[in-house]
Amino acid sequence: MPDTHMAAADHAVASSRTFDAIIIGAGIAGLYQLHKLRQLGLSVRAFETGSGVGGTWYWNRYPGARFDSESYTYGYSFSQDLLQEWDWTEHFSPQPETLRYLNHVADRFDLRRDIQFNSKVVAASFDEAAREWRVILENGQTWRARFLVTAIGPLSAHQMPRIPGVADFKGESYHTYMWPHEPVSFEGKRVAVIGTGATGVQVIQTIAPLCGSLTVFQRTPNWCTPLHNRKISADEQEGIKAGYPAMFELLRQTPGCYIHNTDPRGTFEVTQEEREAFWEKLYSEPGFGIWMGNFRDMLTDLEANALFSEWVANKIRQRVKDPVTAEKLIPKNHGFGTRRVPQETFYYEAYNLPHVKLVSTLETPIERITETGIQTSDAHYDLDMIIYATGFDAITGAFDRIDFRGVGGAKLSDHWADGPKTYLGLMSAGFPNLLTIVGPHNASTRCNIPRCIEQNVEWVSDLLGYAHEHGITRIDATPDAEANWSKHVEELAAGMLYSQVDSWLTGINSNVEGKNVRRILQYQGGAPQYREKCEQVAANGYEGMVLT
Ligand code: NA7
Repeated sequence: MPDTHMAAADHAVASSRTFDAIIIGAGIAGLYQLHKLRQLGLSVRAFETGSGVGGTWYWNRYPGARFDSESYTYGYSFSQDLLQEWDWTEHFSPQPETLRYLNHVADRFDLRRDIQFNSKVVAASFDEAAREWRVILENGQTWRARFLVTAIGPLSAHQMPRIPGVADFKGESYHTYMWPHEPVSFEGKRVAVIGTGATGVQVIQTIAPLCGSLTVFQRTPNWCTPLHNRKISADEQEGIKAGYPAMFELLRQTPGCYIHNTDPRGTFEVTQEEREAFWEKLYSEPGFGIWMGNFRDMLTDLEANALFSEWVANKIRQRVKDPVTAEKLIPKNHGFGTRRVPQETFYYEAYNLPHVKLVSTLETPIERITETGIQTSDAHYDLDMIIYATGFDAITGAFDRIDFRGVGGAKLSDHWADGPKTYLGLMSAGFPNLLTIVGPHNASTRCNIPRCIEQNVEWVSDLLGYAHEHGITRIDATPDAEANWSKHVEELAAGMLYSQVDSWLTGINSNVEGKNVRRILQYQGGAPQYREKCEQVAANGYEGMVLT
C-alpha cells in the first residue's frame, strides 16, 4: 500500500468543514446509517467506491446472482410505508430487482445528496489533538469528521486466485464481483468457471445451458441444497404485507434472523423413519431451513452431522447421472453446514448436460493460465472465457485494504494481525471514534444480514446521538472490554464444528498471504443474545467504553 498518510500532507483538505460523521460505503448498511444519522440532525457524508448505491448488489451482477434469504425477510424493516409500497416479485429476489429496491430506498429517503460516488477511501487516521478522523480518498482528497463509521461489508474485498499467468489470457475474463454492466454473451463460447462456492454454483447453473461448452474447475466441493424459488402470487403478496409485524417479531427471536428456527429435537432422539421424513421435508422446502432449521445437534455433534451429510450425499448421487462426477461433487473433508451452504436450482443436473465437464483441481491441479486457456497437470483446456468465482478476502479483508491508523499512528491491520480484537464487533481499543458496522466479531456476519445491520446501525446511532447531546467528542473501547469480548467470541465458537474447517468463515484464503491460520471472525451466540448484550452495554452507561 502506498504511504497515503505522507501523501495526505501534500493535499489540501477537500473541505474546511468537519462533519459529525463520515460513513464509508453506500450499501445496505451505509444507506441506513446515513438516514439515521441525518434524522438525528448530524452532518454526514458517505463515500462510495461505486458509481451507484447498493454495495454487494451494485457489484455482483453475475448471471444468476440472487438472495438466499426470503426476499421479504431481507428488505429494511424500519419504515412501514416502505414495506407496504414495495412488491418483491420472487421469493428469492434476483440481483437486478434488489438493486432497483436499494435505488428506490436511496430516492425515497433522498439519500444521494450526501453520498459522494466514485470515491474510494484508501486511508483514515485519527488526529488525537483535534479528536477527528481524516479520511483520504484515492484521488488524494482529505475529508474530516468527528466519527467514522465503516459500512464496508464482509464480502467486498474480491480476490483473484494466485495462479501464474492470469494476466496472460487473451480471451474474456471476469471476476464475478467485478461483472460488467453490459450484457455478456455465452453463445457458442468455450467457458470455464473456477470456484464452486455460493457464487460459482449460481453462475454455473445459470450459464450451463447457454454456453457452447462449460468446464468447471472445482477445488473443494460444497454441500448444496435446493433453493425452490418461485414467483410471489398476488394472494401471497397480500399475506406477506399483512404478516410483516409477526414475521419481524419471529426474526428477532431466531439465532440468524431467518424464518427458519433450529428444531429442538436431537438427531438420535427420533426413529430413523421420522428422521428421514423430516430431512425429506426440509429438502423439499425453500431456503435455508435445511441448514438453520435442522436438528439442534446437526452443527455441533460429529456423528449427527456425519449421518445427515451421508443422507445429502445420496441425494447428489441420485441427481448426477455419471457416478464418477457425482463422487467428485460430494464433499469429503467437511460435514454439511460447516461451510456456507450454496443454494441451488438444477445445479447438479447441469453436470448431466453433455457439454458440461467437471475438473477436480485436487486431482489435476491448475498449473497456469495461458494465452488461450487453462493448463492443468494433465491437459490444456482451450477457452474463450474464464470466470473467476474465487470469492473474497472475507470479513477483515476490506479493513486490511484501507490504511486505518489510530492513536499514535497504530495500524488496525497490525492490531488485528493475530486475529481481530474488538469490543462488540463494533469498536477496537486504540481506534477512538471508529465504529465498525458488520465488522468482525459481530453477529451480523452470521445473520440474515439486513436484520443485524439494522441492529448495528440503530445502536451506533443511539451512541452518536448520545455523544452529540452530551458534548462527547471521544469514544474509546477499553483494552479490558476488548480482551473480554474477544475471548467470549472465541469461547462461543469453540463447540461448533465449523470452527474446525477451512473456509472464508474461519478466515482461510489460499490467495492471500498470511491467511492460512483459522481465526474466529464471527460471533456465534446468535443475534438475540448479541442484541441483548449491546442493549445492556448502553443501558449501563456504555460500560466497557470511555466517553470524554
Ligand atoms: P467462496 O465461497 O469463498 O468460494 C470461492 C471458490 O473459489 C471456492 O470454491 C474456492 O475453493 C475457489 N478457489 C479460490 N481460489 C482458488 C484457486 N486458486 N484455485 C482453485 N479454486 C479456487 O466465494 P463465493 O463468492 O462463492 O461466496 C462468498 C459468499 O458470498 C458466499 O458464501 C455468500 O455468503 C455470498 P476452496 O473452497 O477454497 O477450495
